[in-house]
Amino acid sequence: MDLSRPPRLPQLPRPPLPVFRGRLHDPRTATVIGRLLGAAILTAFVTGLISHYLQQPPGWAANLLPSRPSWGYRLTQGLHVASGIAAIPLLFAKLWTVYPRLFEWPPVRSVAHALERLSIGVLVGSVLLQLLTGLLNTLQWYPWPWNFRPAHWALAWVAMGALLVHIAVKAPQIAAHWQRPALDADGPDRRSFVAAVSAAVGAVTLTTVGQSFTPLKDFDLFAPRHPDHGPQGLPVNRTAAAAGITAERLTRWRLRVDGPRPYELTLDELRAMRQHSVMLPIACVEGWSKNAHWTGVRITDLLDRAGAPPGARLRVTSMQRHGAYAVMDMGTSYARDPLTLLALSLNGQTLALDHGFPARVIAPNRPGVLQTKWVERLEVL
Ligand SMILES: Nc1nc2c(c(=O)[nH]1)N[C@H]1C(S)=C(S)[C@@H](COP(=O)(O)O)O[C@H]1N2
Ligand SMILES: [Mo]
Repeated sequence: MDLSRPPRLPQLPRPPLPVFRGRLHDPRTATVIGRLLGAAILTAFVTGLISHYLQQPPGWAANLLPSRPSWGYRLTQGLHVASGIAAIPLLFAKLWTVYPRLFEWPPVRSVAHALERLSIGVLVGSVLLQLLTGLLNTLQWYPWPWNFRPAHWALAWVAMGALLVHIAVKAPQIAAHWQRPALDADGPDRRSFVAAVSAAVGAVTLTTVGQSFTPLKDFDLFAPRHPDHGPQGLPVNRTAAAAGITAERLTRWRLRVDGPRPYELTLDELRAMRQHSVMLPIACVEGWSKNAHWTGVRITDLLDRAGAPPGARLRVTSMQRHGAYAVMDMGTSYARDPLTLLALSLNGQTLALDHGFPARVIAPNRPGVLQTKWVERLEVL
């Protein structure tokens, strides 16, 4: 018996599967669309890592996060959502190009072939789920029982792992089809297909990207937030009513600062302190962002007055009692940045109740979820 040859699988007769003759279901098209999709996925992955670590730094890094450039998170999160949206038509184009492989015969040729097909299943499933749940998240629609952020984080790694396996397996084809073929095999059919897919990507981008790239805000037809809609020219995610902030509670409001020398301030006392004005964006993780003028007291001044040591971190507590944004921690780099304010006014007016009256945090290069509204307590850690 010859042991060097693997046993042959019995040949099954081919069932009446569909036959595909279209030229565009070929590795060249798969490569051309694949590298656009790969670029979109890589952009979403890297900007997603940035967003994750800015929101949840490991303990040792909490004081090292950069508070500049002040527009950094606005840019990276705008790119995150835009590249995720652009990836959706690219993914469907790519699936259309390769779907005849589903009807391959025999379905499994070897163990390696079975593993490869399995990895494709994981890749397609995880990327589809990631892009569609991400899109629903930007619409603030959470029809699933699990917590979005940890699931989005875990699925990103599954998708990345499966993508790396896929690229490794397909490396020879990718290399062979990367360059435009010498004989002009890119005929008019392939060129029109790529043009149509690019037009679809352009259309979904143009009609949504204005939610963060404000020069294009007039084309923002489908994004859930329009940068101009909201009191004082700024969108509102959670209203005061939804957060349980009542007029009755506001009449008793005082800012309490806990540290080596604790103190309390009324709103008038805060207004009597040295005021500073900054231009900083709110950049929501869900993809909308907008610059605004904020005026208020520097957090670093409030910390000095409480006798906070230089490297101290800060805990900020909202009047809001429930929900993930009621308590927020801030590393030194943000707390000591002269742009970081306890803001009392927005675009020249006293903060609207929905924007966090009497006082809210505004800090540079930070996710919107950490720009706590209705602040009532600062605590030196
Ligand atoms: N206390 C509190 N602060 C909060 C929130 C909240 O729900 N509660 N929402 C955050 C989110 S998700 C964003 S994007 C910013 C900006 O939201 P706004 O425009 O509603 O102020 O506020 C943040 N501050
Ligand atoms: Mo947000």
